[in-house]
Amino acid sequence: MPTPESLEHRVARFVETTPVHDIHTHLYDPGFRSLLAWGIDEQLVYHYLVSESFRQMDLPFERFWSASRSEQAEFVWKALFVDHSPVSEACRGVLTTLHALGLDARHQDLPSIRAWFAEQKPDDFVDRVLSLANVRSVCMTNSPFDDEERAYWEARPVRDSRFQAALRIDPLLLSWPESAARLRGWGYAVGLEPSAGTVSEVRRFLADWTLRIKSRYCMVSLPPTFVFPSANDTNWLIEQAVLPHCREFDQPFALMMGVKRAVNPLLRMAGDGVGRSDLNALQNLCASHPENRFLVTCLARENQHELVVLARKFRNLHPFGCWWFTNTPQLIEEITTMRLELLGTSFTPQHSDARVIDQLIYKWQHTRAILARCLTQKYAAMAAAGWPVTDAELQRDVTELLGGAFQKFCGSGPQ
Ligand code: FIX
Ligand code: ZN
Repeated sequence: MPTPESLEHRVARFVETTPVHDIHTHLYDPGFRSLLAWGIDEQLVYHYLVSESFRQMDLPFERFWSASRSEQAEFVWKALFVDHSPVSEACRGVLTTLHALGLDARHQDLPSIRAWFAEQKPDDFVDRVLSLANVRSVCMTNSPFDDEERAYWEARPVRDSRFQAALRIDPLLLSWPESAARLRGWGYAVGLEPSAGTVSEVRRFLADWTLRIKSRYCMVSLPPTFVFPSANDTNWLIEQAVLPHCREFDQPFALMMGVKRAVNPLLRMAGDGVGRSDLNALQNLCASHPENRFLVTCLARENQHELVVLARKFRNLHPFGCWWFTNTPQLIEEITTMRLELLGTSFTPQHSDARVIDQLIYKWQHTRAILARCLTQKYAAMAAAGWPVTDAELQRDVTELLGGAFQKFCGSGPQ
């Protein structure tokens, strides 16, 4: 008689074979050629690695930034993979990715790794990565305020259905006077004050872009200083334009809370930091707008417990992801276990935040291993209490956790 499969193996099998819907990335539809990042040099100049590499080299900041992208990649490679062991999570990510692609990074031979990538055809490479990572679809981050990206959208691209859109509106909510000027330049008759006319023009802008890009949700990242309610531009824009817009389009509003931008501007994109958010703002939003739905991730570890408790109180709140500085094995395990223990399966444990398509491989391989471990512990405890999980239940739970619960939360909206 064959030995029964262990619970650990069963859970791992379901977690590995269930395709994921990745609900937040910075990837682009392959049709947006110049925007889709892939390959070893892009992996190496990922801002997670850039900030780590500056700790291990004396190079003046300006020398690094004035170098070509390939020279920057060489600086990072030398600092983090040759002169020191690649122990950090972001470094391990490069190793996992290269290994899964069949490349041997151990020889520290960057030229031969580059030569392998140079032979790949971008479209085939995208297919291969999605298949290796077992990713069904990804949400992009789409900003009308980005000139290069806007030009692609205005050319009405043929879409790849695996790449879904999400409307990113940080400049609108966080730099209103400058954004108002841009909106006026695009033909929206807005003033600086929240008059009825201005609010309706901001809503027209949001509606136009939601329809143009077929956005699934609207999204903003917020500093730790965000408060709600309050008498400022961010607040009236959220209350009078964004929330009514989300209600009209039956879409959630995604909040990424707790990022301190440009803590060290010398690091450019790698210079952002973290701060503890005041989640009273989120409580007030959820309580005062029960007809809106909020997708929320917090950057600070200190906010994770409060976020989960809030989600128990407000079913219009869906926690997601272990974002950026919390996307490390120890914190993912802690946060995911806490969420399972307090919310069951009604949340989305992870998004990749990948900026380079290759990274989908490591982000999901690393997350899946931890998710399987957390779930195994929970199912073992259920079995001990007389409720062994069936295959059908396991499949249902894993499907929910890997994007199914998010899809339900998102509602119908434009697909
Ligand atoms: O605001 C965001 O969506 C963040 O994810 C980015 O700003 C950040 O640079 C990042 O890539 C984190 O993973
Ligand atoms: Zn992001």
